[in-house]
Amino acid sequence: MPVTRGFFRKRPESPAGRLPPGQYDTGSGWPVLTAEATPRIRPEQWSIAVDGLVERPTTWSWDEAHALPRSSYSGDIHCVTTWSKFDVTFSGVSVDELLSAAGPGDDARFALVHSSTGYTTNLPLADLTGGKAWVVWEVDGKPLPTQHGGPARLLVPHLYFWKSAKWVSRIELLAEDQQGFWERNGYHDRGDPWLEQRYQGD
Ligand SMILES: Nc1nc2c(c(=O)[nH]1)N[C@H]1C(S)=C(S)[C@@H](COP(=O)(O)O)O[C@H]1N2
Ligand SMILES: [Mo]
Repeated sequence: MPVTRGFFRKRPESPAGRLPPGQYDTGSGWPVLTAEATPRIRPEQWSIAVDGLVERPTTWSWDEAHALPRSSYSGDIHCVTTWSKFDVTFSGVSVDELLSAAGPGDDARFALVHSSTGYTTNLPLADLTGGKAWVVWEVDGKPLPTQHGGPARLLVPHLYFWKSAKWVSRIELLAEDQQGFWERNGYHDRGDPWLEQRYQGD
């Protein structure tokens, strides 16, 4: 009986298995989604603050942030407008590093993340801890382009990409959830792409 060669060979992993429901692979493209005018921020003007319900409100300059232990993410990102992008590498600092310096208070449960432009987005604090969130200034080994949030943006790749605030300037810890820009306009407070939490009520 003839044996079909390759019959038992493992099929390459279907990219569909990496795509959350309702998403498509944007391939080599990287759409730009910006609600406000793109700001030009020189690195020496940029800083990141962690404040609100913390023991030690702390601000890091560009140089101070770069002196912290470097941390990277390689993987996929998912935008609520249905594009996903596979295998992007971002580098910067883990949000855990910033939080451990600032010392979240016992009553800190949520974060409102601010951009210097006024854009805001809210997250449960638990989505910013445990190696799941970064402040990044490099993508695929190059400085983060201005239109993608350079000199530095938040990166929370396990949630829809609107949570990844471009031109991030401040992480404010809160006891109660306080909605950000898109959340006030109907987007979900958490935004897990695997649960398809696109809109309020999903
Ligand atoms: N400051 C700021 N950050 C932002 C946005 C924005 O409009 N302003 N858009 C969000 C949305 S909806 C998405 S999908 C991603 C888009 O990032 P990109 O333009 O680098 O693809 O940034 C998020 N962060
Ligand atoms: Mo988005």
